[in-house]
Amino acid sequence: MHSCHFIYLVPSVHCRHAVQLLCFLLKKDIAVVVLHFTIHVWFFDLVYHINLVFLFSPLQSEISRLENQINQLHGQLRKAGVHLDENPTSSEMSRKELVEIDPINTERREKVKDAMLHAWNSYVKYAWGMDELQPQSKNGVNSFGGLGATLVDSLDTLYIMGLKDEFQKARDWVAESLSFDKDYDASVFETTIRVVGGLLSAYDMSGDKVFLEKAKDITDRLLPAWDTPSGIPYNSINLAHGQAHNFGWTNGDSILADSGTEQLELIALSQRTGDPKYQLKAENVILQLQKIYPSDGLLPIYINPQSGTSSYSTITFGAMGDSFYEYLLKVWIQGNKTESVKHYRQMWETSMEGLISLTRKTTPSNYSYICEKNGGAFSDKMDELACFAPGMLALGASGYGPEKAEQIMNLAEELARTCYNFYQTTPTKLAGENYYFHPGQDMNVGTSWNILRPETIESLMYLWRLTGNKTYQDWGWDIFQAFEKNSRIASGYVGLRDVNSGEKDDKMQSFFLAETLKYLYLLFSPPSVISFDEWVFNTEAHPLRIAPIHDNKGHSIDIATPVVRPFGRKQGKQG
Ligand code: DMJ
Repeated sequence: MHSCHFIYLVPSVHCRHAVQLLCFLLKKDIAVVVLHFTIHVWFFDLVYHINLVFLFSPLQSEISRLENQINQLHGQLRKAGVHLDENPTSSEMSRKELVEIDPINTERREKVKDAMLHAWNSYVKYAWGMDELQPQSKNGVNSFGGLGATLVDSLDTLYIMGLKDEFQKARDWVAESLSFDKDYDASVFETTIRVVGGLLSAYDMSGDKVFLEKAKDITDRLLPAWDTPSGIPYNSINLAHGQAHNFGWTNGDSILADSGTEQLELIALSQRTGDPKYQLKAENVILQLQKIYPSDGLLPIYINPQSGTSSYSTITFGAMGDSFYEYLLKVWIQGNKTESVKHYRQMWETSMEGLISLTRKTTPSNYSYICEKNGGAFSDKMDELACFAPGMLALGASGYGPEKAEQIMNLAEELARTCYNFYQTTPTKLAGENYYFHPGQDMNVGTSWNILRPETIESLMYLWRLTGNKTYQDWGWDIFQAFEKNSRIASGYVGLRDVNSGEKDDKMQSFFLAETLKYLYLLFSPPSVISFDEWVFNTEAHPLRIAPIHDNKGHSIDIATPVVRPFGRKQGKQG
């Protein structure tokens, strides 16, 4: 066989093959011939590549336009109640690839990953192992009793972003240094959603048993909180001694969201350990609330744990109400929408009628918002916290018939527009904590801080995935840029004391890494990354794997290792 020594001067694989063939046919090792041929090939290759440049740009925008149209059609079908099979079939795969080659998404995703690395590295440097970083003071603070809240909250975000070294270092800290034996009165709600949720999600992604053992340890410490006459839990418990009580400022009552936002985590723990005791406690809460459920599905925020009845108090989709409604829908999804979880869906649908009854329009611009209720009186106020609702509505829409699904989806989109405008109407382009709606004035900031909350981004992620409308990605990008401009400092990310003046606070909330940055990353990733068919997000954005139907009854399920292929640096850049 004659060899062509200059073969690697030839610029493309195809041309190299041609030269090799020529050498073979001539049966000569003639470098001059090769070089001569190469010059021609280079010339044609050059012309070919120039043509590609001219051809590719219009083609790419055409691909983008068609992709948008497909996504929109997909959204319309969903609205009409037609559900496409979303398992990764070959057509799904090609759609996924189309999204991945979108250079704008790739660039945005990389910027979000860079933000995560900046937040994480700052935490590592100044607050390693503590609950939260105070970026201005450059130290840590144990706002949750010293449970490594930011570290545990970040595990799955690091994993999804393919930050393997960072994940491994955090994993080792969990294995070697995370102790729950703390003489500390912990919030049952915060500990469940951040710590139990974070650990279970890390377990589902990595398959590493250390996370499951730790999740079991902390949940066993929380469990006595449910030992009340009604089964409605106390909202605080001492992690070392197991004494449970309610916060002083609630007059002895339990809080609706704090009591009805542990179901996903405790059911998931029962599924993974095979021990039904967690699930039974959490599910009993819903059965008790079902007994007192009003016809409009709207429960006041205070419930008496002795009697199991609600106390006269505010009805809201914002603070202290919010995630109770979210979990009704998500437990139904986690339970594979089967008969045994049907009552969750029914309660949720009833509550959505209640939500619709609280919906109002602003003047002059016709923005939809969800007001609050106290007894017979309505208050024209909405928390930014309630901006999770558009995402929840969009997620639940497909369970309705076509007409209702369209109504719910339209409402979701209208509310998302309002939430986006919470951001757009301030000088910093970051939303305040809540808004008031006065006739003729659309919306005015009430409490004017911004603590890096995720709810609007969360809803934009759901809406983009479920409608295919890229506008939601652009809105998310606007908000991300506002965080970069106002909240990023050399030692992490801070909230704002005032979204009007831009004055900074001194706290990097753990949910910024758990939720805000994760939802942003997913907003610019293909929908197959943590697909809604396989995962359900807890209220702290920790994805929990949906167990197959036959494993739904508290049997131990085997989570194979690893079930998520991280969307790592290399893959990200190829996109
Ligand atoms: C998070 O801890 C959770 O999203 C919770 O449901 C509401 N509050 C924060 C984020 O704002």
